[in-house]
Amino acid sequence: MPGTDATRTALRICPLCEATCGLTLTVERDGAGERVGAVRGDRADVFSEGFICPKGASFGELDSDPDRLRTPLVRDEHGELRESGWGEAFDVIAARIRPLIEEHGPNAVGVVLGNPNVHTMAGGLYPPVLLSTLRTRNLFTASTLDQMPKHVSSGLLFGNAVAIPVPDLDRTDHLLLLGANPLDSNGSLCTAPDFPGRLKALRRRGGRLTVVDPRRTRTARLADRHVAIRPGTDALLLAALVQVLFEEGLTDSGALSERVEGVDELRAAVRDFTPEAVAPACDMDADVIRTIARELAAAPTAAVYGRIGSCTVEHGTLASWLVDVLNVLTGNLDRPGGVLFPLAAHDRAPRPATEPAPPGKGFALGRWASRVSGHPEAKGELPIAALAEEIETPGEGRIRAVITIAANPVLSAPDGERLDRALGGLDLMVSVDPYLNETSRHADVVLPPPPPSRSGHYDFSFNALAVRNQVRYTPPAIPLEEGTPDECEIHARLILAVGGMHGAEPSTIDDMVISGSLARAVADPRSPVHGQDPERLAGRLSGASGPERRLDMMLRLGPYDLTLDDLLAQPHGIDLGPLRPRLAQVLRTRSGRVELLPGPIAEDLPRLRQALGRRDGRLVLVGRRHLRSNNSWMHNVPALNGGSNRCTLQVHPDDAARLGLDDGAPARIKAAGGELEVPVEITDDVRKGVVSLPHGWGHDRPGTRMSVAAARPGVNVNQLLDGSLIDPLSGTAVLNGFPVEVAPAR
Ligand SMILES: Nc1nc2c(c(=O)[nH]1)N[C@H]1C(S)=C(S)[C@@H](COP(=O)(O)OP(=O)(O)OC[C@H]3O[C@@H](n4cnc5c(=O)[nH]c(N)nc54)[C@H](O)[C@@H]3O)O[C@H]1N2
Ligand SMILES: Nc1nc2c(c(=O)[nH]1)N[C@H]1C(S)=C(S)[C@@H](COP(=O)(O)OP(=O)(O)OC[C@H]3O[C@@H](n4cnc5c(=O)[nH]c(N)nc54)[C@H](O)[C@@H]3O)O[C@H]1N2
Ligand code: SF4
Ligand SMILES: [Mo]
Repeated sequence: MPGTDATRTALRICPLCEATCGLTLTVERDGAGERVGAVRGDRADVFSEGFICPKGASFGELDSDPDRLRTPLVRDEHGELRESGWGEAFDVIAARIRPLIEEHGPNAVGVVLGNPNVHTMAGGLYPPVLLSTLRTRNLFTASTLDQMPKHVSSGLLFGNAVAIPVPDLDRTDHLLLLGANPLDSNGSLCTAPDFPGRLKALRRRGGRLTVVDPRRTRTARLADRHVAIRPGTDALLLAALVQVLFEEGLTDSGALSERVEGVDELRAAVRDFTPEAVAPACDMDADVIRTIARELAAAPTAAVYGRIGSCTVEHGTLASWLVDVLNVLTGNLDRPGGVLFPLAAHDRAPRPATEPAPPGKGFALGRWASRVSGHPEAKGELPIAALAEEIETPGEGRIRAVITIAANPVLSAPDGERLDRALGGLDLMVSVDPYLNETSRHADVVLPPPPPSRSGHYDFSFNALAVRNQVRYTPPAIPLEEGTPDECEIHARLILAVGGMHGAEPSTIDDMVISGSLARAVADPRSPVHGQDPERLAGRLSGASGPERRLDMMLRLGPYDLTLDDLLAQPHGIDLGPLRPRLAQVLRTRSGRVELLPGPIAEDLPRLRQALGRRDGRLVLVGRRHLRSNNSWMHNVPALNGGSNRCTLQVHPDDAARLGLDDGAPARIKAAGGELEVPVEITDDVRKGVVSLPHGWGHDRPGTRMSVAAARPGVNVNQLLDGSLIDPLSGTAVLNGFPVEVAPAR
């Protein structure tokens, strides 16, 4: 880099939301070492082409936040957390967790995985190994506060819970978007840097955008049509759209028809859900519903896409299923311009995309159940809303130790106060987290990962959800400080400590995974390395670390014949082309076809039918996101906290008048789980009968170390929930569309 020797630039894929923008970091050097200064979008990035948002621009501040922990913390005999060395921290974990497991069995350890695991290489590579080492059934993740309904729906429809089709944003003629606000969230389960620009381009090329959202969001303002639906009723609306397609003879599965079964059964199952029948509950016009269905069917290509507002609701799995049912019935599943399955460079896709899919194993739900309330597992997980009771309720199988990795469930999950108490009563808690926050403050050992500038980045999750196939790897932008482990090494040492191999080399874990994967690959007749010698293959892998070697292996076994060296040689990424049809590669159903009306779905439909007649006038609450927030953990960055990013209760003017609420004055809000006091913001951006409060706030607990966040704490919306409201098929908490009472605070 030309210029002074004090400054250089480095590339880093942004880990702060699902858009995965390429960033150019300015790295400054002073007496104290190197740090990230100004940040701009990388114009040469093959995918993001220079796009950046305010969070990405604050990467430097976040990276060098003085509140970030730099050494492990270990609780001493007085109950105080004090700084420790890394060796000591892992000694404590190994010494305390092994006897617990030996005495009480593997289920005595609960594992909680939070959202940032999908934004780190460590989170993509090691938790599966941790879980297979522990063999606990007590796994809880942010998925049951988020997209689990989509996994269940994909599991049932395609036999493959991770096969999530994404809208072909750049080519579609018509986008029907429900419960998503990508102008503020930058998109989810649809990785698309500059989502706003891509929506504008859709409009410019003559495409249509319909947005269904109880709030007039920034995304809704961009739409041809905005429908302010009554929260929690999207499944009814979607069922009616399906009903209209059948009734008016508008279904046309096109090339798909050979690969789909259950169409007639589906037609019968949705017969009652006419537009007239659902309109009162949705608070929509039956005519508008018919028009939306006709437009969808008439569009040359179209994509139906639902997100948070269609997932974290009472009928989340049904709504998620109906989204793809519509894509199938209009012939838009697996076709350009519709919704497609991305093919990531690390994907194992040995089957040809063109052959019919052979019968698979299908997808099973409820293979076990939670101990206390009997919630069925979904995708190997139990509902995080049930974590507190699993810790608190005495008896055989009680959770006595918890490992949290990148998770803050005290703020993110229902009834944080109860969870707060429960975590406080554990025999052992370990948190892998850079902050001492509402959750990690209960840990006996906190293991802080280094700042993101010090870790390499590859998107294991989001490359499989991206609107264009592409691949990028950014190695660490700044070297680790002497004696500080990378997050991958922290995970590996944690696995060794809980697995009775404490003290072994962390690379043991990577070597184990590599030899296991290669042994499977050489035995697979469809694999490019079939019949070869696994040891020789392992010897050929390149990479400066265990995780890099694992990435190199995955790329070599992947569909594009790439290596880590190829990625290092192309630091702005490699474009792998537009999404292509590949349904046969992802199908794993027993029939080898898309199973349009799976049994568990059919059994849940009567519950939806009951909602048909319902039209209670109770006030309901929905959430919202702000461009300068991310869940619970970015309120500590001064540039991201403040201005319009505030924890206020948005109320429609008519409701405010009816309830006697004044703008800016405090209101009391009450629901099943508790009460909060919060300032009112009167705005007609929310529809009547709906109030909106963002999540991730409530930074007023003692014993945390997030000074900026604590100065403007806000309130924890999830305290309004008692954990009893969940979507039964997926175990996902109902975070949107639940009843509340609001009155002026006295
Ligand atoms: N009411 C309501 N509640 C919601 C939602 C909502 O819409 N409404 N949204 C839900 C959704 S979609 C989600 S995904 C969940 C999120 O729920 P969580 O995953 O529990 O919450 P986050 O705020 O993302 O917290 C992540 C934690 O990871 C830590 N962290 C950050 N970076 C790293 C890292 O690189 N490594 C490690 N090890 N740790 C890191 C942070 O310090 C923080 O403690 O919240 C859910 N809760
Ligand atoms: N700036 C920012 N970006 C983020 C995050 C963040 O916290 N801040 N979090 C990240 C995470 S973890 C996720 S999962 C994604 C989520 O990404 P999105 O799903 O786009 O998230 P939201 O912005 O919460 O949009 C959900 C919308 O659903 C609406 N809604 C609520 N209830 C209903 C309903 O019943 N029906 C319908 N149709 N709509 C409803 C809400 O008004 C809201 O506008 O965002 C990610 N990106
Ligand atoms: S849109 Fe997301 S990935 Fe892009 S800069 Fe902003 S936070 Fe980072
Ligand atoms: Mo999420």
